Amino acid sequence: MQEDVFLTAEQHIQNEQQRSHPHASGDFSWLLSGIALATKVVAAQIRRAGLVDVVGSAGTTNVQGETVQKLDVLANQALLTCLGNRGNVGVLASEENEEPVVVLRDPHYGKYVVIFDPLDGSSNIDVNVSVGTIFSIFRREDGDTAPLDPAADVLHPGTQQVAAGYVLYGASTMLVYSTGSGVHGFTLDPSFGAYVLTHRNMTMPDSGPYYSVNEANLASFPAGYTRFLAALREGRGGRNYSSRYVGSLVADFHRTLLKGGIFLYPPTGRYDKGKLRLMYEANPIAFLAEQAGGMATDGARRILTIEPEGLHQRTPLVVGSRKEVTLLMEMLAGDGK
Ligand code: P6P
Repeated sequence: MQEDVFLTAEQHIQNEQQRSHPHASGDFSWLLSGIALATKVVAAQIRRAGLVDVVGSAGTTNVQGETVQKLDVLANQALLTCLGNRGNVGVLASEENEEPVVVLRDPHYGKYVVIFDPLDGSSNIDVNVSVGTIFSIFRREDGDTAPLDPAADVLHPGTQQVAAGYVLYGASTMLVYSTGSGVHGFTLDPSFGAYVLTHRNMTMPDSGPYYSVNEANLASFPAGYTRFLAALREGRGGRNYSSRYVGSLVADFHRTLLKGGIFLYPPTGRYDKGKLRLMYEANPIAFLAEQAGGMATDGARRILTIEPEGLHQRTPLVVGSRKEVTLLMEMLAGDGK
């Protein structure tokens, strides 16, 4: 087979590292293979949802006060295990765990920090709607001999991510990631269990035909958002738009990445700071969006520049094509919001 027809995610990241860091130790490829393994385990369970007892609530609530689904527990455990035994992870932080987990104290060995949402949108599984795993990777300062402070070790602005990505458990299972040299997509071939390169250098169109927002919250959006959405509906965005909203961030973002347009989760009456979490939803999505030529803001500033104050803090999220995001920002600026 021609080499570029059959390139696995692990081989691709190895090639990337060799190209950009000739003396790379292969550490990062090994780390990514931990994410690939864990998400293959999750995909296998999701594909059997309904046939085996993995659907429904686990009977507990998480740090967010949300009902934990059985697959949330399985996905979280798979990632903690597959990343915890890589030998190069210092700290793991999960949406499902209140505090970060210290894996290796010595920053020389435990040089990576991985923050993840193990199964975003999991409440959709019962109705067979796509869900996703989202991950964000930082690197601890080499030779940093300061005592490990898990909270401090994970609270960095998104600009300091060394990599980010997601796995979409949809019609097919796709791994999409970036290490800062473009965005690349891999489709899981279940016949032999490998993520194979199918989307090289994914770029987001400068404009797109879809806006994606939960319009049930329209009445409580800040005025600039409602004016923006009215402008799109009335054709004042320079094109006709359709509304698409899955209610699963990874699915809604993946469509926006491929087709263009805009995804919005503005401040609402219930979530006055936005619903989505900065560290393991907005930051990795924003990293990918910018790498693909798109934009991501909280309505006022770049998501990636937000200085985090807490692992589970929430933020408004606007992400998508340059044209639509810029138009919204102009309307919000006009409101001083
Ligand atoms: P709403 C799923 O629960 C999630 O965290 C994201 O995946 C999704 O974008 C959002 O919440 C949907 O929230 O309030 O529209 O149901």
